Amino acid sequence: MRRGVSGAHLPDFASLAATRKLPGVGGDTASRVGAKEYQQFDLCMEIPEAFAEYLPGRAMTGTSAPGHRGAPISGVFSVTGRDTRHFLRSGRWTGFMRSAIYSEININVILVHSGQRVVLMGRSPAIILTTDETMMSTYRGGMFLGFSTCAPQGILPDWLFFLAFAPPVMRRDGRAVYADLGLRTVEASLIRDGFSEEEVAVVHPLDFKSMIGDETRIVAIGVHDPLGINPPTSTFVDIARTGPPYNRIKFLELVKNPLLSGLTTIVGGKGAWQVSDPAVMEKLHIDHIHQGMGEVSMPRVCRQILDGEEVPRIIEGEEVPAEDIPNILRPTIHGLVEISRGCGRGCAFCTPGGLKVVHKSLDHIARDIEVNVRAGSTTALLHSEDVLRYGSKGIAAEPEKVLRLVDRVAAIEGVETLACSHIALATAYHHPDLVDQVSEKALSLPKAIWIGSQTGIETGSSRLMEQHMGGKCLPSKPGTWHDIVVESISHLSDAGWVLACTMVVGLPGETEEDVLLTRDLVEELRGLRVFLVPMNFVAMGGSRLSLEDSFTADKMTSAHWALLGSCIEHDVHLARGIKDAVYTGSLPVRLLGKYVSERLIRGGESFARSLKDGNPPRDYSVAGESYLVPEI
Ligand code: B12
Ligand code: SF4
Repeated sequence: MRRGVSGAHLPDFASLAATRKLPGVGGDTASRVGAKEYQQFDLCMEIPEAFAEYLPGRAMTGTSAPGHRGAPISGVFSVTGRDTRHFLRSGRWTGFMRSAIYSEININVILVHSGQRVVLMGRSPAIILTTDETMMSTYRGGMFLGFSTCAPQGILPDWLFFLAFAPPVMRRDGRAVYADLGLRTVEASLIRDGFSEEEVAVVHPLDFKSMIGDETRIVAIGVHDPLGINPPTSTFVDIARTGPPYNRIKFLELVKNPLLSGLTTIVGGKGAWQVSDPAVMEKLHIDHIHQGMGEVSMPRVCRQILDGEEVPRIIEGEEVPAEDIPNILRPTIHGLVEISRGCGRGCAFCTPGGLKVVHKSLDHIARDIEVNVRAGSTTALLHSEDVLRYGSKGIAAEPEKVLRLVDRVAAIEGVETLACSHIALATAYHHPDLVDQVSEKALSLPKAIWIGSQTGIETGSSRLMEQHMGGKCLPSKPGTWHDIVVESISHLSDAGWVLACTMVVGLPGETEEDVLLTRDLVEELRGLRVFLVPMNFVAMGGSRLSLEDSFTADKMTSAHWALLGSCIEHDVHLARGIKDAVYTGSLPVRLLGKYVSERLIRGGESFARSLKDGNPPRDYSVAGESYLVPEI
C-alpha cells in the first residue's frame, strides 16, 4: 500500500461544491435528516497505510480535492464515525484535522499540509447500543454520585449540574470508552453470536451524528428510569417541584432525536416497563420493548430485524444460566462487574428480587475485572443483590466462597479498591465474622478508604416487614428486624463501610405508627456512617405490588415529613465529613465540586430544620405544577 491519497477518477471538488452536488452516500441518511440533495458516491480510495492500521477490515471511500482548501462544503455525507485524533497520533500525517458538521451530518475533514482535502467515509455500525446522557457518565468519580441524575431540573443551572455531576463519559472513535454494564452485556452477547465488532457499537448520544449512518438499522436503548418515575427520582421531583427530572429530560431528548427516525428502536433494561404502554411507545416512536435478560433474545431479535422478519413489539428475554452469560469485552462505569443475579428474599415491591439466584464463576468474574483494569479502572465494584451471599445455595452465606472471591479480586494486579453494589443487612447480622474478614481484606488494598455499598432498611415496622418483605429478615423472624438493622449497621460502620440505606415510605397498608417506628430507628443510627434515603413507594412494573397506588407528596403526613427531615439532617452531616474524598478530578473540578456540594449541603441543612417538626415545605394539597406525571 502506498501512503497518501489516490486521486484517480476523482470528481472536481470545487465544481461539485458550486452546484451543491457533492459526493454523499446513501439515500437513507439523506432522507433521515430531511436533506433534499445527495448524490451516490462510490469512488474507492486506496486506503493509506496510516489509516489501514486503525481501520482493519473496513471499506473506505473518499475524495481528494487538491488546491481547493477552504472551499465551502454542503450536501449530505455518509457518517464516518472516525475519531480523527487517531490519525494525528499516528504521526504520519502532518496536516491538521477537524470535524465539521454540514447538513446535520458529521464528517471528518482532513486538511493535509499539501492542501488536499480528504473526506473519509467508513461503514457505520448496524446496531447502536446507547442510553441517555444521565447514564453515560462516570459521575466525577463516584457511583453514588450517579443518583444525582434523579434530581429535578431547576435547582442548579443545567450546565452546572452536568459539569459538576454527570459530564459525558470518555469517548473514542465515536464509541463510549466506559458504559453501563447492561449495555456491555448485550454488546458481548451480540458479538458472541457472530456480529462483528464493527457492526455493534456502544455510543453516547452526543456521537449519534458521527456514528449513525447508512448501514445503521437498530438503535437499542438501555434504561433504569427513563420517565423518572422510579424511586427516588419520583420522590425528589414530587417534593422539590422545580422541574422534571434530568433522566426523563435526557431520555425524551434521546428518543425524539431526528437521527433515529427510520431506524428500529428497542428499549430494554430493568426500567423498560415504564414505556411499555402501546400509546407511550407510539408517541415516543419506540418500536420494541425488551423485558428481562438480553443474552439470548437480543442476538436473535437483531438478526430477525436485520433480515426484515416480524418481531413482537414486546420482546420477553429468557433467563440464562450463569455459564451462558458472556464476559464483557469493554469496560464498564466504575469497574462494575456482576457476580450474581437474583436475590431469593422476594420483597413485594422489588423487581430484581424475583429472579432466580445464579452465581458467576471466579474465573468469569476475574476476566471481567481484568477488562476494566486494562482500561484504567482501579476499582472492582462487585454487583449482586447481596455480595455477602456470593456462591451460596440458600439464604445463609457460605463464608469460604465469599472470602475466596475477595482474595481473588484483591489479587488482580491493578485493583486498588473494592466496593459492593449491595449487601443484605440480615446476612451481615448473621455473619459478623465474615463482615470482619471481608473488611480487613478490602481495606488492605492500596487505595481503600472505606467500602461503599447500598442496602435496604425499608422500615422500622415489624408489621410491614411481615406483610411485604418477610424474606428480608431470614433466617430471623420479622420481629427482630429492628435489632438486625441497628446491630448490623453499627458493626459495618465500625468495620469501615459507608452504606447508602434506602427506606420505602407509603407502602400499602402503612399506618402512622409504622412511620414513627421508622423514625425511631433512624434516630438510633445517628453518628454511624450511613446515608439514609427514604423513598416514596412506587408500584413498579414487574413487582408483586405493581397494581397498587404509588405514594406521593400530597399523601405525606407530618410523621413522613419529620422522618424525611431526620434523614436529611443525618445525611448532610455525613456528607460534610466525606465530600472531599468522594470528588475526584483536576483541581478546578474539585474546587467546583466542593463549591456545589457545600451549596447543596447548606440548602439541605436548612431544609431539614424546617421539616423536622413535621411541616411540609409547601402546601401539597393545592394543585400546582406537578412533574410527577411525565409530559410525553
Ligand atoms: C449500577 C446501577 C445503577 C448505576 C448506573 C451506572 C451507569 N451509568 O452505568 C447508578 C447508580 C447511576 C444507577 C442509578 C439509578 N438506578 Co440503577 N441500578 C444499578 C444496578 C445496581 C446494577 C445494574 C446492572 O448493571 N446490572 C447487571 C446487568 C447485567 O443487568 P441488567 O442491567 O438488568 O441487564 C440485563 C437486562 O436488563 C438486559 N438489558 C440491559 N440493558 C439493556 C439494553 C437493551 C437495549 C436491551 C434490549 C436489553 C438490556 O440485558 C442485560 C443482560 O441480561 C441495578 C440493580 C440490578 N439488579 O440490576 C439498579 C437498577 C437497575 N436501578 C434502578 C433504578 C430505579 C435507578 C435509579 C432511579 C435510582 C435507584 N433507585 O437505584 C437511578 C436512575 C438513573 C438514571 N439516570 O436514570 C432499578 C430499576 C428498577 C426497575 N425495575 O425499574 C434497579 C433494578 C435497582 C432496584 N433494585 O430498584 N443505577
Ligand atoms: S432484599 Fe433487596 S433485592 Fe432482595 S428482594 Fe428484597 S429489596 Fe429486592
